[in-house]
Amino acid sequence: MDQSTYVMVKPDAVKRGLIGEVVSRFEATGLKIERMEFGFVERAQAEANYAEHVGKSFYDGLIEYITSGPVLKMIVSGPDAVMVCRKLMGATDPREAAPGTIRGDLGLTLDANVVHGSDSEQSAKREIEIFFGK
Ligand code: IDP
Ligand code: MG
Repeated sequence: MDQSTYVMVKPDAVKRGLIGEVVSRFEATGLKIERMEFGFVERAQAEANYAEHVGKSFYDGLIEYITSGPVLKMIVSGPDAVMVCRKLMGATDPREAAPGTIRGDLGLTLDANVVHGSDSEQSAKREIEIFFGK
C-alpha cells in the first residue's frame, strides 16, 4: 500500500554532519523523497508533534531539544513507507537499536537519537500537516 510518512533528521545529527548519511539510507530503501525542507522547528510545531508525550518526565527536554537547532524535514513515500522507515530507524533507544539501523549505527543517547519518523499512518497524516501544511 502506497503511503507517505514524515521523517526528520534531528538537531544532533545535523550538528554532527550526518544529513547525507541519513538521507542516503532512506533513499537506499527505494522509497521516494517527496518533499525536503531545512530549518528550525517552531515551538508550536514541536508541541503538536509530541502532544502524546505531554506530562512525561522527558517532555520539556524533548521540546527544548527539537527546537535547539535546525533539522531536515522530509516527506517519504512508497509501499508501506511508515513501517519501512520505522524499521530502518531502529528502536527509540540507540543502545537497544539493532546494528544496521540508523539509530543502532549512529545514535548516541535516547534524546539524541538522530531521526524522527511517524509511527502510524494516522500520525503520518497529522505530522505531515504540522510541518508541510495540507
Ligand atoms: P520514537 O521517536 O521512536 O517514536 P517516542 O516514544 O515517540 O519514540 O519518543 C519521542 C522521542 O522522545 C524519542 O525519539 C526520544 O528522543 C525521546 N524520548 C523517548 N523516551 C524518552 C525517555 O525516557 N527519556 C528521554 N527522552 C525520551
Ligand atoms: Mg514517536
